[in-house]
Amino acid sequence: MKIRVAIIGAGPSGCAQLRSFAALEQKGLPIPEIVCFEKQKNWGGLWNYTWETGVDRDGEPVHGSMYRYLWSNGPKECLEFADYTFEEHFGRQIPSYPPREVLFDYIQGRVEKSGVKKWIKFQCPVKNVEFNNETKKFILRYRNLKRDIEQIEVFDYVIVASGHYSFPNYPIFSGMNKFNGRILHAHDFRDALEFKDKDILIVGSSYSAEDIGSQCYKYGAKSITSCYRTKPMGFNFPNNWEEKPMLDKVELNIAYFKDGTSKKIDAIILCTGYKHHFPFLAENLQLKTKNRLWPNHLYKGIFWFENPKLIYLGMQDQYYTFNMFDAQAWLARDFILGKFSLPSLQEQLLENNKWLTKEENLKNHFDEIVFQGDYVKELISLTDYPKLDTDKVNANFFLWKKHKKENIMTFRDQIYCSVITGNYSFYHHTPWIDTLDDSMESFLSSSQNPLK
Ligand code: FAD
Ligand code: NA7
Repeated sequence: MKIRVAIIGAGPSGCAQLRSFAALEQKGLPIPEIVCFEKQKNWGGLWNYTWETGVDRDGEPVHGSMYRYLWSNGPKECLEFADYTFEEHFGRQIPSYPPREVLFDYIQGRVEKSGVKKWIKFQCPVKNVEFNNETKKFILRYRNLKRDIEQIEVFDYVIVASGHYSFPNYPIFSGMNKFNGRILHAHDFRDALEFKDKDILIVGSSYSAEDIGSQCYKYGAKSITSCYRTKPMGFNFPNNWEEKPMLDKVELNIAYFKDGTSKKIDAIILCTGYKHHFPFLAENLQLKTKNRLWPNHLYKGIFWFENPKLIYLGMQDQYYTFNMFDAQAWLARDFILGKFSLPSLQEQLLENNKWLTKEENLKNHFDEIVFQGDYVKELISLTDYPKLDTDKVNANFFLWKKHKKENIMTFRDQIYCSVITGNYSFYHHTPWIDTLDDSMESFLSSSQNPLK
């Protein structure tokens, strides 16, 4: 009987896995039977935008955490697929920081070209996965939302590609229940216009805090106050954006901070990150980790120590995204096909400890970028994934950091050089801060050649 592989999720990670098998199928090579379970109606994961929040019509928790007007928070040259360039997809150069819709189109283009849709069961949330020690197989239970029934299938391998930026993490502050305004987590943030002319408080100091604050500034918030637990973001923010130490409590519509200061606010947006959450896996199969560059318990960052037939993709905190998911997926594929074998558990643990120790000693963002670049480089060296020069990708990340430091409101106007094609992108026709219409049509119209 053919080996059966389940992939949970058809976001960028799950699509990378599908694409990795399609690459072999196109060469006429034998591949296992693949079934990808996707709980949403469409692929693309977080990039598949929805206005919905909370629980959807089927009683499923809404996966989406992206919002309207979201543009890539890093240059597209850092996430470009090595086997499918932006130039190939769009037929020309486009600017370096595409809006969500444009990136969704790019992700979709590759999987459409690969013909992998036939392997995906849409609207089929996985509800439970257990491993049977006698049969050595996984029993997977899922709900078929279209038919409103539960079904069971048996698999040799399970690949968890369900993402880890959907289940909100947040602290509780005294006075929240009596706050005279809206309190929401970044997961439920959708439209910055809701906060036009409002005094908003952002809790947190990482990517969501920086970007949601910037969105609100761009779309007319009256003032932005952001507060940090460990350290301020430290950007040169506009005059109506102030950084403060962590919130202490709220009383009606006044926020009190740890430094004793206070401020009137209209809304609180909790940009306090997400939890890795896998309620659909048996307890003994669940990865438990905080958001970090080296989540523990996974050999090569993907293979579950106790049972490497369980594979996790994309569980790392992410500088690298799409091409890292590819590198992981190609290795997972080769393991399943018997082309890549694992050393003894003891050797796995030793190697894992080296990565862990390195990760724990990283001093700054630049070290972190090099660390993740080295990880991707190693994975790529183990498979036939097309060449990707991670040193050059790292150099683009360094430039990105520099541009952000220079001006957090203009970094998205910069252009970068593709590591794959060697070509520079084009400037966008309008500075990011003035571009209120971020539709694909508007974004792709008349980009400027940097050489002119
Ligand atoms: P996801 O995109 O989360 O996809 C997981 C998929 O699994 C979803 O389709 C979901 O429906 C499905 N799923 C979940 N549970 C089940 C289940 N039980 N059964 C069946 N299906 C299930 N990255 C960048 O490179 N650039 C950016 O600008 C950027 N911006 C971001 C902004 C925000 C607000 C967030 C939250 C993340 C951002 N990211 C960005 C990072 C993002 O994590 C990756 O780009 C990418 O989406 C991760 O892909 P994934 O497939 O691992 O997870
Ligand atoms: P991150 O990057 O995990 O950051 C979470 C932030 O929330 C970070 O500043 C944390 O502070 C802060 N945090 C977490 N827990 C608390 C509590 N209990 N109290 C106060 N502050 C807290 O998540 P993001 O949502 O910003 O980014 C996730 C992805 O979305 C990312 O890949 C982007 O591409 C978009 P800390 O610094 O740890 O003290």
